[in-house]
Amino acid sequence: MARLWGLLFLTVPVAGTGAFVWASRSGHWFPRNTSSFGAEIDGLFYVILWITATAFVATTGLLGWLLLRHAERPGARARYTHGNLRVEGTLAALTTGMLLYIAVTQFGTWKKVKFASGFPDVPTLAHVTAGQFEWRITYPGADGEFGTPDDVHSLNDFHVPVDRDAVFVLQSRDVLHSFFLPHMRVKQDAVPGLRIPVWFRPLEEGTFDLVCAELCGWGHFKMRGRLTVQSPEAFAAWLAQRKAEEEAANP
Ligand SMILES: [Cu+2]
Repeated sequence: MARLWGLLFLTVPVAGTGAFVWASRSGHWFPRNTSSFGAEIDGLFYVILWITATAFVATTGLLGWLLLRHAERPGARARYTHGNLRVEGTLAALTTGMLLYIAVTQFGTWKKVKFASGFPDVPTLAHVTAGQFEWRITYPGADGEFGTPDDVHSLNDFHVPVDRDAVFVLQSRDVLHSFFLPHMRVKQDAVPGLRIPVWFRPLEEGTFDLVCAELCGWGHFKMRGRLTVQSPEAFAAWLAQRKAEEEAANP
């Protein structure tokens, strides 16, 4: 019976590792990266994955092995211990070292993606306003100014030109939402009362998911938008067409 427990505990690292291998080979993994900084973010993910995977396999494997090794020895007495300062000190130092390593290796990418000082110096492409349960996108129009009559509006349909830095301002008109472009590796909370600048540079034309990654109410599932990455010419044509449609609807 005791051996059964040991085997049962050993299935955890085996099944856990197997699930990762299976997922990465059968397409149940990340969507393809199509942004300029996505590879760096994926790299950070893999650093953390390798550290945690090693710790996971080592600890669960050790637990299973100990259960098997020390199972059912009639007459053996359990030994009580109050811990071992040297082992605990080593493990604490190792953990501290790993956390510092993660903090240091990710800092350059964090600065590039999230710090205002790392932002590309280009005019703001759009204002994106999250609300229950939709994404409202406003482009400044020909004058480059927001809040003027020539602004162009779009609902759940975010267009950006390919190979250009897209800088936009994210805001929320009600509750917390999370602006998530999985293929661009962009995720940013939209916080009521804050105007948060976000940027990415798409490297491929196409249509991609834009979703809300924060449970924001009963209609959270409906907050599904679309990102269209297109050539600068096609983007300009789309803006002109949106403007014409708006003017036709509100003469
Ligand atoms: Cu939402």
